[in-house]
Amino acid sequence: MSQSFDARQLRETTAAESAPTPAQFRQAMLRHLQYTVGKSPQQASLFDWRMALSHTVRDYAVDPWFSATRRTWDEDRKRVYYLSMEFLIGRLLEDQAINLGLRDVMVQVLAEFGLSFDEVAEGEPDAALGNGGLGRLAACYLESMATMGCPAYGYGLRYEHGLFRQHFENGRQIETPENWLATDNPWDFTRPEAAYPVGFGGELHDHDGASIWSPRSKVLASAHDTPVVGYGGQWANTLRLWAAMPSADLFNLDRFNAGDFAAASEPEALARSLSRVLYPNDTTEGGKELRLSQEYFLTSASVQDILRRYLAAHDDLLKLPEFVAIQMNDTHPAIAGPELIRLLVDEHAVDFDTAVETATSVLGYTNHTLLPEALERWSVGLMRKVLPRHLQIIETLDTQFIALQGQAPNPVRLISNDQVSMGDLAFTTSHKVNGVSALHTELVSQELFPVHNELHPGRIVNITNGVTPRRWLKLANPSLAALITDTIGAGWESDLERLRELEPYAEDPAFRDAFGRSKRQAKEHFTGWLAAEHGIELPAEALYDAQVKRLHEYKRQLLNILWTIAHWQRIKRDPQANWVPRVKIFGGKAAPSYHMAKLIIQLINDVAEVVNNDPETRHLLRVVYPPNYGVSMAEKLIPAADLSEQISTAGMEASGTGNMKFALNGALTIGTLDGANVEIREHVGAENFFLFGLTTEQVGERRAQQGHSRAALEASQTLRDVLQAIAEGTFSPEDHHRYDGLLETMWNSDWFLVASDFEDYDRAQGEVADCYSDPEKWQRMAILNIARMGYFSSDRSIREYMSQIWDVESAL
Ligand code: KOT
Repeated sequence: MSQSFDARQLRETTAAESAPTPAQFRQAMLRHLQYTVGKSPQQASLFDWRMALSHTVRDYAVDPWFSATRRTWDEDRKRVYYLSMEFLIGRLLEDQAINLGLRDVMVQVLAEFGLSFDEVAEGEPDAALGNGGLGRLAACYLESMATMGCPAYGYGLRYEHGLFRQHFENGRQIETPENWLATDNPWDFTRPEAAYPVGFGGELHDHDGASIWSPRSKVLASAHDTPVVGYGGQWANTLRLWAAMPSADLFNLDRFNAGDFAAASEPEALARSLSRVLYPNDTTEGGKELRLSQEYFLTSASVQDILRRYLAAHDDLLKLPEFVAIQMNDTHPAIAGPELIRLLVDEHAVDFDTAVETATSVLGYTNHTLLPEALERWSVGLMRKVLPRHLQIIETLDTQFIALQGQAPNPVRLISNDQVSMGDLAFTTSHKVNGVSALHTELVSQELFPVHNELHPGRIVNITNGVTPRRWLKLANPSLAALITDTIGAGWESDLERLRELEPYAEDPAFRDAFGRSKRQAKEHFTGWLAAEHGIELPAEALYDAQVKRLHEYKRQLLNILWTIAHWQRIKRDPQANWVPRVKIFGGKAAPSYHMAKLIIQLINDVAEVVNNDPETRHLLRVVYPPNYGVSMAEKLIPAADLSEQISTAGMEASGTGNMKFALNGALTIGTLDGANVEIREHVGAENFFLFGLTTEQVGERRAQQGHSRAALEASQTLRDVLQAIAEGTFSPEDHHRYDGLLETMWNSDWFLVASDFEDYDRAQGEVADCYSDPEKWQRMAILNIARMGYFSSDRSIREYMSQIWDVESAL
């Protein structure tokens, strides 16, 4: 049973028994070095060693992978399919080694060859097949599904180029292509036999009352599999990524012979672009034909694969919901409803209403945002051009949905203003719709889908996000992880609620000291990397205050940097006062076309330039912004942080997951009542959390007040001084007008309420400083944060998905 499955048992039977001895591991690695990589130890480069090592570790993943797959077939188990346009998995070597119980032996054997694991691992490219929170959540969930023994597949796209690389020139963000596949990807099993044609465009013909779709082009989706091993190595699932392949069969010979050469090679051109690049927008999407085509490509290949697997063991398609659960990660794969209905009706002769019912029972939809610009809408014209049959199905669903609303004068529609609303479509074709934090789910019910919610009470459920403690504590923070294991024993890795056993140690001075030393080690690890990689030197004795996440106005990096300026001005006015030294750490990318976000990056870098070079203050305040923030940087940075900035405008951050990673690593949070902050604060205790800012309700009221931004500025001399310094060109001496637009927004609109929340944020930052000057108090609070974060394990989230949405049981 999924509910009664006790993950602690995992520990006892981990790979320990089957774990190789160092001698065996060494031999396996030398064999791969010679026969897979083709090198001798004398000639091998770090790259060669990493390849040999990765192949060695990968070999140990194959047995659990096979046995899990075989058992799922033999026991005819229900499978979960997690469809996502993004999987931000990061590096895999250490993660897989930990889950297979191989990390220690691996480190030891490398040392025998005179190699440091960190050095070897640092060369592994980050698989950055995602933008931010949504993609990283998918990766945490894959790992937790494997740990929980939930039979599952992740389906995504094998982008040739993941999220762009970021660097700064004169403080400005410059994007360059990312190239994670430039060298061999040792985790990849190519499956040329699993390939499906995906059609685009073309016409509909009527045949005896049935619609026949003749696509204009077809592209082959070909599968690449990566095993995802759960902690303890007892179960492994598959991440299946689709690559688009031009296919000789699909080349349009008729068109070619008729002289229409461009049309004949259309499928090839489309194939080349479909899995070429990840769209770099977090939470917003333009109405791009290629994006819609990518979404359909992922969805169609996956749904075809799911039906093929189901039909290999069953013949009654109406029983699909008993064996298949498909989860849509936001609306990006929301064409899954119409696609499944299409395949059932057009290819398997199921009647329309039964097909709708079957599809709806199979599908679930997770909503990750309320931002209006992020709610996908596709123009009817584009839909008709790319997916004419699907549009026809959506039109029928729309008619049915309107009928369901009876006499409502203004019924909600799936199609309105010549646009298909993918959120409304996803809702109507899902049996469960979930938000990602308690507050967010409340807003999804009340603000986004009130009409749906009344028509389908109970369909909306909350599943608060979680993060995997394997990557975000055991891997990222070995010194803290070791301290925890020494104190409460092993097993917390797959039973995170056990961290509660740390609570009494908050009162133990020896434990607090040990915690302080582990934090110090994490800081040294981070600063060592920062110095080596970016030539940035940081003092170790300072409060590390971090905000790392995508750049977005609602996340309010602007509030943070404006306060930093205020803090600098204060220090300058009274340099001898008893200031707590701070390092302000920023990290994150801006969408290439998001002008305001890029301007905020430039402001942060401009402020860093001035502040870091001020001899009067540089021992008390630093601002650092290492470029190209991603999973691997997060693994080093988060454990080093003392303070976690979670300062979004209330009601705008659906959940956040960085907030969880920081608190789990013993950072205290300064935050608003937004997203999962609300629940984090409830769990760790209000007295261990620095709260500030307007509530969601007050945000609504404040926005309705004419001139609120000017009023807030007039009430804050501190903030006016900051804006004046910016306006005078203090941070942009070569261009006094650089921030005119930003300042204008601050005075005249300020949609994100930076000015309204500034004074309260300043107060909370004052409390932070006071508290940090009392190390005993700070450490007590940090330890209680760690001890009370068990709830935010992605294992708990997955357990809830399994019981509340997927109705699937653990195989363990
Ligand atoms: C992107 C495009 C369209 C719709 C939603 C998104 C989106 C939302 N991308 N990331 N999110 C974040 O998802 C995380 C995981 O649920 C949340 O923690 C975070 O608050 C969202 O902003």
